[in-house]
Amino acid sequence: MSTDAQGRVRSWTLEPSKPRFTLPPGAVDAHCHVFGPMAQFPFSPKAKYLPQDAGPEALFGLRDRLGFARNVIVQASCHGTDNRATLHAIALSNGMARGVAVVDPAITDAELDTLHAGGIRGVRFNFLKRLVDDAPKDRFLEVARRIERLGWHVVVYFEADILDEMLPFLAAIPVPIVIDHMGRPDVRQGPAGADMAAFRRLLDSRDDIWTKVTCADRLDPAGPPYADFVRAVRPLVADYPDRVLWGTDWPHPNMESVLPDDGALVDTIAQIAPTPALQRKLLVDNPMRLYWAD
Ligand code: 0GY
Repeated sequence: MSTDAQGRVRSWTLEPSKPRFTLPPGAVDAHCHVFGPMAQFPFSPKAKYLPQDAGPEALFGLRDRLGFARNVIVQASCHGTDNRATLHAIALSNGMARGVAVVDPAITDAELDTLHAGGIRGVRFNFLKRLVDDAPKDRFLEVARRIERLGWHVVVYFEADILDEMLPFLAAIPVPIVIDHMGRPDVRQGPAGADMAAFRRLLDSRDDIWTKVTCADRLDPAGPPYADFVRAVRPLVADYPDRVLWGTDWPHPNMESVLPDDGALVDTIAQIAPTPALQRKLLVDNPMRLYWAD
């Protein structure tokens, strides 16, 4: 683990490999984050991890190295509901980044409008107990109702063990839903395992639930080439080609003991989306529809 003098950890490799897979023109990294810089944008007092700075310059350097054109920057839990670091990165992107915010449910309509002007197109509801202290479903639903007028969606992060208890909440959300990392199934169960089967039932319950087919590094402890992840996820991409997104998850919060290789992660794309048509939907058409509809 790489820790600096302030005890801040680094969870990303400084030398990702160059992917063998060539991304299509206009590809969007639809799930990534920025951390700080801390001196400008301090972390939340409630943050559950303390990372080293991973700011816009490093993110855009990675984007160019891997061959992406655009980023969707998802507000990370370490910044709480202070979205300034995310907005700062979007502002520096020359229109090539948009974002997903985390908001206090008491946020005003005027503040939501300001986020929209800053490039935000969705809000994230995080249900991981190791990342957040509380996840008030009733108040999240109020937020979901209030963002409808902006044409936004919600991004929901939960793990497979609470999928059943999430169902009434998800059914009540009046805007499109994007589920992070497929609700974190156990990919070792295979494509027809209990976790994937339950997740497919959720996707079948509404036609406006999307998912990020992301985080091979979190879901497949065997590491590259992430064979269990590929085997479990490839049929999902084939069956829901218009509702899938892909992202690096850089700078990989809380992955400091692994340091995922972003080049190897990009190389999984050709395995889970084996045709140019599927790759174009996953990497270009779908994220453009959700984040750059205007
Ligand atoms: C992810 C996953 C994680 C962290 C966060 O906001 C966050 O801190 O999302 C995690 O630790 O599983 O998607 O970045």
